[in-house]
Amino acid sequence: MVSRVVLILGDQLSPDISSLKDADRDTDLVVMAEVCAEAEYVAHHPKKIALIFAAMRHFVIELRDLGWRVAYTKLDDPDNTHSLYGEARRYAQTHGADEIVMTQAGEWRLRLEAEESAIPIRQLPDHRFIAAEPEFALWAQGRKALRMEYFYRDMRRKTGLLMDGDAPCGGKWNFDHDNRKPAQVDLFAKGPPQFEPDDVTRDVLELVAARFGKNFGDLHPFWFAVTRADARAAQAHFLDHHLADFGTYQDAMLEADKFLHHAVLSPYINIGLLDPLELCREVEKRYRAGDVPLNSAEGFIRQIIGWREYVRGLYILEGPDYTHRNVLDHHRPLPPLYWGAKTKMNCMSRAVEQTRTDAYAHHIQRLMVTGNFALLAGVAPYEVHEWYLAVYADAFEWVEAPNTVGMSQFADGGIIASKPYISSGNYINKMSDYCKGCHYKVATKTGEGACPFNLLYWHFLDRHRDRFARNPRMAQMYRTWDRMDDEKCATVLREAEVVLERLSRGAPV
Ligand code: FAD
Ligand code: DLZ
Ligand code: SF4
Repeated sequence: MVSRVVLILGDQLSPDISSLKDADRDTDLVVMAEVCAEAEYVAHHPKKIALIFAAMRHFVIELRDLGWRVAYTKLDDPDNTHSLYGEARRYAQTHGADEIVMTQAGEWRLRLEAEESAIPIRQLPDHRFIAAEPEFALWAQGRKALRMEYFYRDMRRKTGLLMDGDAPCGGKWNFDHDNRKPAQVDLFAKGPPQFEPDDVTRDVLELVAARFGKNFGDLHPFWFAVTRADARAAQAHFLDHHLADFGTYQDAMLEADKFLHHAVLSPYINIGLLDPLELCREVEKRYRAGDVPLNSAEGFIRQIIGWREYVRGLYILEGPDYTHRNVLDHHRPLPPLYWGAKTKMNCMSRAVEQTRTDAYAHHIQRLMVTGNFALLAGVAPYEVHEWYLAVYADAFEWVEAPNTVGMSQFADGGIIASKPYISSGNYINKMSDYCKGCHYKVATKTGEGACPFNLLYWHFLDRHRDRFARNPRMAQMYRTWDRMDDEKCATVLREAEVVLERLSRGAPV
């Protein structure tokens, strides 16, 4: 007999998680399960499934070493009910437990399902976030605009991170204007550390190859950390080799360097192998020791205690329908090039190719290349959301959806972004070296070889004039458009329509 079943999800791999804190090693049974319901709600990248299954299996070893009784269902277990609550109920019944306890799931889908369970499921708050859900709701209450910057300042005050008494270190909250430099190829850049799979991981890789090998994405080489020790090694590597330059080159993109000075730690943070606050405290230590400049330390800490916490707060606040928002009324199907079909646009092809090989692309590739293109082309935001949720190893709906639906597609009408993140080819050319090797010419606005981003940019502004022309942050764009002579405007719109028509047919662009 056991008293309770403690259900741990694949992104709850933290020994200090609230469900375990509440449990008793002598009388409770921990349950973890690989199930089709989770592995198939979108066609996840094989590397993402392998990361989660391998990290789950290693977490079982960690928990057993800590004295927990753990029941683990593998995907091919013949008794597998293939749903997380189905497995929790199955073990509860066979062991005579009368209660299921869990740390609340990150996403609405599983939260709502838990409420319908025949055996009651007690849900505890997830304390791995710095802002509790009611705290975020209180912050949001009565505000006209929910801007990240103000929330972030409260999180700085709350954690004391980069604070000198009541004032922010360096006298400013945000050093972003120092962080917009394009990068040169650095032959000594190290990239993230790559870990050799052990026997446990190799078993998972075999299973994933057999069951999910047809999903978009390369399983091999598989190099993610899947243990806490290796994730910590990846964290140390970032702090030692990349943090100092993180800020300065945060927005840069280079063909020959896929990772630049990005941390590539989000997969580990999001599944619970790394603690976000602990990581930020280490970053602060490096700054206080004089090892890294303030623009990098502040920029990094803002991403975690600012953006990461803020998008999670909004996701919960906005409720389960958030992923279906579509204020711009965009309905184009996602073009096949997102799944690797040929395109002559070098920036898109590079971003998608890297996504295919590594289940990773950094923020500016997601926002200003693939996201920007989908928005300009009027792709249905739900399809864009499903793509991001599927293809990145760090993708869980609570963090992915606000970034995609809100920040990148403006489908929430401006809750997250005060204006749409759109740009012509100019921005991509300024921040990357992609345009040099492209079939299209970034400086060409119309006619032979005109960059599709240039054409679609004006098409977007023109078709959404009613919504955006009065936005003070977009007035300059409309002034430029309005200064163009009528014939040029007509040519731009006509050529943009040709691009859109090709996209609608699934023809290559
Ligand atoms: P770095 O650039 O090194 O940043 C450091 C850390 O800050 C990240 O590890 C991450 O934990 C955090 N962070 C940075 N930006 C954000 C942000 N906007 N929101 C939340 N956390 C942030 N991030 C995810 O973790 N999962 C997703 O599914 C996801 N989907 C995205 C979809 C779109 C369309 C966009 C524009 C962004 C998305 N992001 C997502 C945010 C961001 O792109 C990734 O967190 C980042 O690229 C992860 O790589 P990194 O660890 O090298 O990050
Ligand atoms: C993403 C994922 C996948 C692919 N598979 C599993 C699984 O088999 N078992 C599991 O517990 N979790 C899995 N996950 C992570 C869950 O989808 C994740 O915990 C929820 O999305 C959080 O709300
Ligand atoms: Fe992308 Fe246009 Fe530059 Fe080609 S020219 S890489 S399509 S921005």
